[in-house]
Amino acid sequence: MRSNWATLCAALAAGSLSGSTAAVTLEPIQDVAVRALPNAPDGYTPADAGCGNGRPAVRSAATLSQSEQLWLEGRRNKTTDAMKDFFRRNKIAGFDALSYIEDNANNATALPNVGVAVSGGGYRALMNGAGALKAFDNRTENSTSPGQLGGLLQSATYLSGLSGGGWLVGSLYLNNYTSVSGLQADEEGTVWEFAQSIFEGPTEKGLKIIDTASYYKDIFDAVEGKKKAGFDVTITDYWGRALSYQLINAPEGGPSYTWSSIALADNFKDGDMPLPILVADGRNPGELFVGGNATVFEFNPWEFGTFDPTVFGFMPIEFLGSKLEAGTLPRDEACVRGFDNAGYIMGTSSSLFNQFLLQVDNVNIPGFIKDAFKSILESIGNDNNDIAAYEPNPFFHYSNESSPFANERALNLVDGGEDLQNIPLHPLIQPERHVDVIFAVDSSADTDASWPNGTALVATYQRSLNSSGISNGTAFPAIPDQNTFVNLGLNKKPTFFGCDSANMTGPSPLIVYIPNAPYVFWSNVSTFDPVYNNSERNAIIQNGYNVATMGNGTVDANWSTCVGCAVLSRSFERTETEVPEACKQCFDTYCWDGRLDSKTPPPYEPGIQLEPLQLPSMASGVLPSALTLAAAVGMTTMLMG
Ligand SMILES: *[C@@H]1O[C@H](CO)[C@@H](O)[C@H](O)[C@H]1NC(C)=O
Ligand SMILES: *[C@@H]1O[C@H](CO)[C@@H](O)[C@H](O)[C@H]1NC(C)=O
Ligand SMILES: *[C@@H]1O[C@H](CO)[C@@H](O)[C@H](O)[C@H]1NC(C)=O
Ligand SMILES: *[C@@H]1O[C@H](CO)[C@@H](O)[C@H](O)[C@H]1NC(C)=O
Ligand SMILES: *[C@@H]1O[C@H](CO)[C@@H](O)[C@H](O)[C@H]1NC(C)=O
Ligand SMILES: *[C@@H]1O[C@H](CO)[C@@H](O)[C@H](O)[C@H]1NC(C)=O
Ligand SMILES: *[C@@H]1O[C@H](CO)[C@@H](O)[C@H](O)[C@H]1NC(C)=O
Ligand SMILES: *[C@@H]1O[C@H](CO)[C@@H](O)[C@H](O)[C@H]1NC(C)=O
Ligand SMILES: *[C@@H]1O[C@H](CO)[C@@H](O)[C@H](O)[C@H]1NC(C)=O
Ligand SMILES: *[C@@H]1O[C@H](CO)[C@@H](O)[C@H](O)[C@H]1NC(C)=O
Ligand SMILES: *[C@@H]1O[C@H](CO)[C@@H](O)[C@H](O)[C@H]1NC(C)=O
Ligand SMILES: CC(=O)N[C@H]1CO[C@H](CO)[C@@H](O)[C@@H]1O
Repeated sequence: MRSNWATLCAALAAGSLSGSTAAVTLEPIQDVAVRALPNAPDGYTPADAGCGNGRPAVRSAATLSQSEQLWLEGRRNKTTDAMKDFFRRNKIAGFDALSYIEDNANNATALPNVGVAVSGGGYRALMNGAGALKAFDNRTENSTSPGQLGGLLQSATYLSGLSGGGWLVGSLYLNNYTSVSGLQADEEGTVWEFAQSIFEGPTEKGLKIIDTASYYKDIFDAVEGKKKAGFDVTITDYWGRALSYQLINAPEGGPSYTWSSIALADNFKDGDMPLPILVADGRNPGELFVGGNATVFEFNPWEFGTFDPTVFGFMPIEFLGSKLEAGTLPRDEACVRGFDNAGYIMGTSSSLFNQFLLQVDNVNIPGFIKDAFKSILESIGNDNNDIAAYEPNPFFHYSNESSPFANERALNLVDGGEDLQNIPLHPLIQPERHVDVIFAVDSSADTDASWPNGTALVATYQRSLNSSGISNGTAFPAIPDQNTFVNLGLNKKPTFFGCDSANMTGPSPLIVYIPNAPYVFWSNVSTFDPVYNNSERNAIIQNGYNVATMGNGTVDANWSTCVGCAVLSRSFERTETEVPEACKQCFDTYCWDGRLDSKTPPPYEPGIQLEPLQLPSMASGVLPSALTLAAAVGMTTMLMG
C-alpha cells in the first residue's frame, strides 16, 4: 500500500499538485461582501463556471491543506487572545493561567489547541448542542459572568458537526456567523422556526407568505433543475432543500449558498471564528449497513475528502460536480461549481432515510403506515436512492488499490452517525491537526428514553484499535463499555477521558464528554419529532446551556476551573509545567479512573437536577412519532410519486 502511495504522490507531484491546495484561488468575487455568499452560478443547479487560476485536483491527505495551514496562523493568534480573556475570568487557584498564556504567546505550538464537536440526533441535537455553544460563546448575554464558560468558543480552533449537529454548525456559518442567541431572536420568523414542521414548510419566507404546495413545488423545481442538467439526484436533494428553509435565512432557503463560500467571508479569512467541519460516511458499493470500517469524509470550507487510508485524499470542495479522473480534471472537462450547495451538504451529513429503512421494524407505528413506509423506502433502496449521490465521484480512479470507490462513478454518502460514531471526532483526532482537547457534546439517543450512554465514544475507540487498518494512526483514549457508563453515571455529568496521555497508543486529545442530561427540562425528545414551538426550543437550548455549565456552577462551583484545566492539560505537558493542585483535584473528580462496572444496569431514568422550567403551554408540543412518520411518508410519496 505504501509503495503505491509513494508512486501516486510522485505522479501527483509531477503533475498538477500545484493545482491542489491552491486551486481554490479564484477570480476575485465582485462584491466582497462579508458573509457566506449566495455565489453558485445557477441557483441549485451546478454549472460550468470556469476554473479560475488552476485546475482542481485531488491531493494526498498526508498533510493539512495549504489553505488550512495559512488560516491556522491567523486563527491561533486570535485564540491566544481569547484564551487570555477566558483565563482572566476563569481563575485557577494557586496558578496564574493568564501569565502562562502570555508567557507562551509567541509560540502557538506550546499553547492549547481546542476543538468542539456537536453530535447528531436530529432537532434534539441541534437544540442541545446549541445550548452548549451558547454557553461557550462570549457574545451570549451573561456568559462571561462568574462560573460561566463564555469565550471557550472564541478559544476554539475547530468546530465539527454531524447530522443534527451539522444543522447547528451550518446555521451559524451560513448566517454570517451569527450566534445562537441571534438565531433564537430572529424576529422575521424565517429561521429556526420549528413549530411549523419541515414537512409543511415555512408559513413565511421573508415577507412573502407561502403555502405548503408552493413550498413543495419550489423544492421540486430546484431539484428538477439539477436533474435536467444531467446530475443524478436522490432523496437527499429534496431533504437538503427542505432543511435550508429552516436553517438559512434567505429567500427560497438560499438555493445559491455554497459551503465553499464560507471561506470567502472576510471574518472567516481573518480567523475570527473556528474552522467548521461537517462529517458524512461513505457507503461501500453493494452494502446497506455502514460499519465501523466505513470511510469517514469531511467537508471543510476549502476541501472535501478523507484522511482514511481507503481514499486518503482531498479535493477543492467548490469544484465538486467536476469530472475528476485519477485525481485530475481532464483538459476537456469543465470546472463545475455550485454542487457544494450548503443545504445539500447539511442534508448529506443527515441523510437518515436509510436509517428509517433499517429501523422501521422497531418503530412503534400502526402497521399500515409501516407497510406504506417500507414499500416506498424499499423502492428507493432498490434504486440506491436512499443516499446522497456524489456523482461524478471526485475520487474516481483515485487510490485504485485501497479505495472501495475507485471504480464507482458515484460516491455514495450517508448520515455521519451511521457508523455509530455519532460525535464528529474523526476530523479532530487526526494527528496532523494536533488538537489537545475536544469538548464533545453528545445528544445521541442511545437508551430507550433517548439519552446518550457513551455508544458514540465506544465506536470511535473501537475504530482506533484497528491500527493496521482504517484508523490510520488516529489514537483515542480507552473508553469503557456502555453498561459502565450507565452504572457509574459517566453519561449523567461531564467526564474526561484520556487524562493520562502516557496510557494511549499515540497522541490523542483529552476528551471532555458532555452528555445530554436533564438539568431544567426533559431534553430527551425523540430523534424523529420535527415539531417544537419556540418555548420548547428555548427550554431545550437552556437545558443544554445548563448541561455545559453544570447549571452555571451551581452543581459544582469548580466546574469552570476544571474546564480551564482540561484546556491546559496537554499544554502543561509540552511546556513541562507542573500541574497546579487545583487542576489535580479537577482531574480526580472528572477523569474516568479506569474502573469498570459492566453488569447490566436497570433502565436508565435520570432525575432532573435543578428546578424545572415551567413552559407556558405544552399543548402544541411534540407530535407523536406516528404522525411524524406519517408526515414523512407524505413527503416521500409526494416526491417520489
Ligand atoms: C501571529 O502572532 C505572531 C506573534 O505575535 C506574529 O508574529 C504573526 O505575524 C501573527 N500572524 C498572523 C497571521 O497574524
Ligand atoms: C469575545 O472574544 C473576542 C475574541 O477574544 C473578543 O474580541 C471580544 O471582545 C469578546 N467579546 C465579549 C463580549 O467579551
Ligand atoms: C515552542 O513550544 C514547543 C513546546 O513547548 C517547544 O518544543 C518548542 O521548542 C518551542 N519553540 C520555540 C521557538 O520556543
Ligand atoms: C443577566 O443577568 C442579569 C443580572 O443578574 C439578569 O437580570 C438578566 O436577566 C440576565 N440575562 C439573561 C439572558 O439571563
Ligand atoms: C456580518 O457580521 C459582521 C460581524 O458581526 C457585521 O459587521 C457585518 O455587518 C455582517 N454582515 C452582514 C452582511 O450582515
Ligand atoms: C468492512 O467490514 C465488512 C464486514 O465487517 C467487510 O465486508 C467490508 O469489506 C469491510 N470494508 C472495508 C472497506 O474494509
Ligand atoms: C486507476 O485505474 C484506472 C483504470 O485501471 C487507470 O485508468 C488510472 O490511471 C489508475 N489511477 C492511478 C492514479 O493510477
Ligand atoms: C446503550 O446504547 C446502545 C445503542 O443504542 C444500546 O444498544 C444499549 O443497550 C445501551 N446500553 C445501556 C446500558 O444503556
Ligand atoms: C481493520 O481494518 C481492515 C481494513 O479496513 C479490515 O479489513 C479489518 O476487518 C479490520 N479489523 C477489525 C478488527 O475491525
Ligand atoms: C445560567 O445562566 C444562563 C444565562 O445567563 C441562564 O439562562 C440559566 O438559567 C442559568 N442557569 C441557572 C441554573 O441559573
Ligand atoms: C489505559 O487505561 C485503561 C484503564 O485503566 C486500560 O484499560 C487500558 O488498557 C489502558 N490503555 C493503554 C493503551 O495502555
Ligand atoms: C500513520 C499512518 O499509518 N498513516 C498512513 C495513512 O494511510 C496512508 C495511505 O494508505 C499512508 O500513506 C500513511 O502512512
